Amino acid sequence: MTKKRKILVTSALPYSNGPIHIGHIAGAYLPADIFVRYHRLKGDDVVFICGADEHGVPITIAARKRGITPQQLVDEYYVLNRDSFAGLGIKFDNFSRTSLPIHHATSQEFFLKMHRDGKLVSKESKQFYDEEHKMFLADRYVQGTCPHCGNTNARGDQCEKCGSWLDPLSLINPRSVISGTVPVVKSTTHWYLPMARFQKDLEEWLATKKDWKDNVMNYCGGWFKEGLGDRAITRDLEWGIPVPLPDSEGKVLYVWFDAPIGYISATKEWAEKIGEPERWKDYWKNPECELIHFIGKDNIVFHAIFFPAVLMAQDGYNLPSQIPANEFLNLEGRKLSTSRDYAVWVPDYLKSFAPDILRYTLAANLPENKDADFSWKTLQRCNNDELANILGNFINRTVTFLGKYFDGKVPENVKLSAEDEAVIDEMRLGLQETGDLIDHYKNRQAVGRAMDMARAANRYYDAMEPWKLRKEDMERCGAVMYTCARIIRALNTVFHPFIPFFADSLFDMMNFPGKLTDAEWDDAWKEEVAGITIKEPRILFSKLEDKDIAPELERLAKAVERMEKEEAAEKKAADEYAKSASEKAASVPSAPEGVITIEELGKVILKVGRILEAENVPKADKLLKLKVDLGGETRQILAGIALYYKPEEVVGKNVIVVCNLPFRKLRGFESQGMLLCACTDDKVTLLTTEKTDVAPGTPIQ
Ligand code: B3M
Ligand code: ZN
Repeated sequence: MTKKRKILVTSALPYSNGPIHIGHIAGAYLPADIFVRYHRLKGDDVVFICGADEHGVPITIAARKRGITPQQLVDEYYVLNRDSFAGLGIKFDNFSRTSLPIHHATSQEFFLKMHRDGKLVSKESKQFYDEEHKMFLADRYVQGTCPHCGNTNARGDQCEKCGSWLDPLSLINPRSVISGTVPVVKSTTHWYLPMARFQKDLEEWLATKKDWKDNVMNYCGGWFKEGLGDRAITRDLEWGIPVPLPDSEGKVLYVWFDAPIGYISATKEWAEKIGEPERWKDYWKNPECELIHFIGKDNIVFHAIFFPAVLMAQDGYNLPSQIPANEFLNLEGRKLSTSRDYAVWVPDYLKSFAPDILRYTLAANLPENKDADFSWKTLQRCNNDELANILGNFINRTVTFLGKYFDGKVPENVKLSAEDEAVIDEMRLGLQETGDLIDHYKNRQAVGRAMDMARAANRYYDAMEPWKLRKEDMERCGAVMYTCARIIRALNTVFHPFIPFFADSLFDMMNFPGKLTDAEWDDAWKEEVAGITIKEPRILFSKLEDKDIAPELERLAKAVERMEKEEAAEKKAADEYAKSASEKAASVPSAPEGVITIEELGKVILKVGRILEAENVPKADKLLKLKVDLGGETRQILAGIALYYKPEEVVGKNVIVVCNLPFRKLRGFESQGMLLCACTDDKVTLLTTEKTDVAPGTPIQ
């Protein structure tokens, strides 16, 4: 017997600021649930953890918009999202919440340990501040025009249009999301995790992950190449986990610091619920246990780099053994947009359709290696052509035939032919191969392999022609029908991870003995079925008509119309921005000398100099000969200022020196630079620095 595995499976904690949609399901939840169900049937020890991510700016903004408290908002979505998962058969051992005391305490412990061990640094930085509401505008609380693409609705942390990560201070025309006013810039102090200190360990650890997906490895490679910087792990916000240090009022932990720790607190809560409060350690601190994070690709850096660094800074925690990150799911050929309601929302879906159809369709079309598309036509085809016509058909013809000619009882003491043995062997092989594919996160292939087993079953049925055998050879007919029942038992197990509601219903209808989970995955094809009496046959899959999916298509078409209008308006605004920017640039050089680029300006090297000595030049009444200190060097400069300044007037003055002009001879003396002056026909004034304590050599930019 192979050794049983111990696995802790996590799915990304969904934000409690909106309902779950099919993109979430395809990314982090369905693949995890399939994996967990399979491993449970393998007899492995699996704990499946998730929970609601209840902190962060999007939540406070959503609550404010609705005029409710963040707590009220997360309470509402906690229930809705928990029920969405349950409705789709995504069965966590615990669906926790990050607003629970157990999570606050765990996150604060993590922070304090890192603080105590000197793993954190505190730094002052400039941030936007809303004077009307007396608060700092963290992340998305400030919006403005993206300096890269002109999108007028770029958020403080990122421009959704061009995908750039932004420094909020770089936004053009910034405005506070709360008051709409123009924010001021203020200094604030935060705690940072200096990621550079972890880079070497992280790189070495990741180098050992030979079987990780390319997307994860490529992302990480990119981050390492750029070099890891300091990540702020605190924010100035009211909602969140208070920073557990003195003088930290108004400061909370950054949501991406506390959320992954949520996996740990959710496991602790699970252990408490089962009455074994210490059990969580067996999954987090036992090196035998595998930690597997199912996520979408937008969360890779947090799970593969940031959270592992946090774990490394604690004592004895396991690091992830796998991060099977999925790409994105599109909808009818377009990107999903939650803000524009272009999505299929799980609560809506469940009102009209069976969960298994979505599970099957998504499994067959998962964005495992590249973005994939979901369409209602595909769902209809998957249901009608595959679930109903292949899998449902085989079961239906078998149970109807048994009902009609065998009183619904599976024949006993039959003698199997070579064909019967062969098709049963195909079930053995199918189970094994489907299982291996699931184990390697290849669910698209896995579900296809399982459906191939149902195809083989139909081929067998057609080839055996039991409807003829019934008249010619009842004994042989009995052996065939017994074989068909064996096939159904194998199909029951192999489809369980993908379509569990079907599997439960089938198991019940077939009246198989014991529980579905009694047979281990690899042995399901051996299960004895002789003599069982099938219950009343029922329809397991009914066809979907065009009219069933028509309202969904209509709704999406309307959303597309709306989006196209909004996109056109946004494009217009961005074009206008680009036009006015280029007009501005063009209007400067109404003087024909023309505009210079910033690069051209940068070629002029200007520095602050201090005049050390000055004297008149014989026979040149306009010139003063100066010695100028430029920090590292002293230069001799001849300046045409003698008519306006006496030598003793300029000594000790700061001046602005052009340093990279060619040296030239004036009246026999070398002039090694030039001073900037404001000049008219009858007046010359030296440019100097506004404050006098500027060191000689200070560059001017
Ligand atoms: N809530 C982000 C997201 O839903 C975040 C995941 C947290 S996992 C620790 O994309
Ligand atoms: Zn942009």
